[in-house]
Amino acid sequence: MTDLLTEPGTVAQERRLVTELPGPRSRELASRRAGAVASAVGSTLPIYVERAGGGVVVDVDGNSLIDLGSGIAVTNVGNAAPEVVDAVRAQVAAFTHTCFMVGPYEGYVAVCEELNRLTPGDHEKRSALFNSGAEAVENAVKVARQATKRSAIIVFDHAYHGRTNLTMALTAKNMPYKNGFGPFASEIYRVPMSYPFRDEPGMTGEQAAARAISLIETQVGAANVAGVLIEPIQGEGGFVVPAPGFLPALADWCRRSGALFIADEIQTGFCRTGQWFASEHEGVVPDLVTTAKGIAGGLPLAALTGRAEVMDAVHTGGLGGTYGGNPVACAAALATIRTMRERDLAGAARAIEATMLPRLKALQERTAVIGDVRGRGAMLAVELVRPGTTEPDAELTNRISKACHAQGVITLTAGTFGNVLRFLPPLVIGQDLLTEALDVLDAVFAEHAPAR
Ligand code: PLZ
Repeated sequence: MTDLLTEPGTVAQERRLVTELPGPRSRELASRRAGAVASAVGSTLPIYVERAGGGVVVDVDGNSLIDLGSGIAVTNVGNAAPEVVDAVRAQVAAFTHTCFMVGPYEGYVAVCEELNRLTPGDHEKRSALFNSGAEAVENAVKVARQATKRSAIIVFDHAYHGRTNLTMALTAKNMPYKNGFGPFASEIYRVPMSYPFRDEPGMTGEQAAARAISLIETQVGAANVAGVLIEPIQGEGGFVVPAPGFLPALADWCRRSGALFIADEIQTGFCRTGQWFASEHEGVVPDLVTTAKGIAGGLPLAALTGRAEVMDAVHTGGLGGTYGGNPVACAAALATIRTMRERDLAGAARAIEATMLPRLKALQERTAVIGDVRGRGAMLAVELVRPGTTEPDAELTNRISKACHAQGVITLTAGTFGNVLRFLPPLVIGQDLLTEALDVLDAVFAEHAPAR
């Protein structure tokens, strides 16, 4: 799947534990951290990172862990991907910052051109660049309101869109994202998501859309809706893949109602799900698309891309920011996108699905605690429940995730109920490494979860 192993100067692609986890140097850093870093900022792993490359993360004690997290779906192209490193080196030596609003440069323009080409739909598009996913989402709301002269934004149960004040209002889950941080922005309305595992059995995507649309029409009013904002596959909410037909029905309703369909592709974008963007799986063409994470191979960059007439409804100077589209991040993005194209990383994501999904389904057959296996491409998850029910088991999910860490496999959890174990391997991960990680997962489940 990758030739990283043979590239000089990269990290050995292996799982290797040489100390207990966390080792002595990680423990020392943890104690320094306790005296310096705000306790509100948490970390999933107990180890501190020294290097990372391809599909592994190496800690300060020399332990090498298999990465099934990609820094939350960011290092799709691999950690410290050689092409990205070279591009960043060249740019950082040329100039680090001018502020695009002061002294513009080609990299920003070129990233926007790429985004306009790659995002779904062949209509005329424009893009603007920002620093974080939350900032891109905030700007999507600003543009949607300005372009439609309407104010209501529709969001969904289990949605995650960020942690800033406006995006906290858009995000569904209270703990840890919102609790005590209000008051929140107004004119945000939440409707039910299509969640096949938890909806009435047999509910179609069209029926789930009708349920949401009925609430929008009766409680908000179609004429007040500026935009319907949705993750085509929910990320933090638990890798919820809506029933087929749900997204197209919502996009259709938007078109008929004069509302904008806004796809938050921040977690699903950049080949993660086996296509450049997850909207493509159902042929949905959003009016606005937010991107971040995978776009720049680990450097902070985010974007809003949309119909030219929608984007350009905003007055000049209406969008911007000091660092938005930083030249180093743009250079990284151009190298990342080029690498994704040249190495067909969308195909790599589909190959990861072909390896992982059957193994996860086989695991589900053996244990009574996996209620659902789902996802697309290299965005896959299992939802853990008490045997024979759909009752979430967050405690077991955490225990299993931690046991994977202790065995040198980086896993993440997600979900409104904290009971989803999710897998987001770098798309360049080697087949052997992926298989080894799945073997570890099997062993951890065998130890911690009752067999059927
Ligand atoms: N929209 C769909 O997944 C970020 C958040 C982790 P930022 N998801 C990871 C955490 O606990 O903070 C995300 C996302 C979707 C927006 C965002 C926000 O992106 O770059 O974290 O601001």
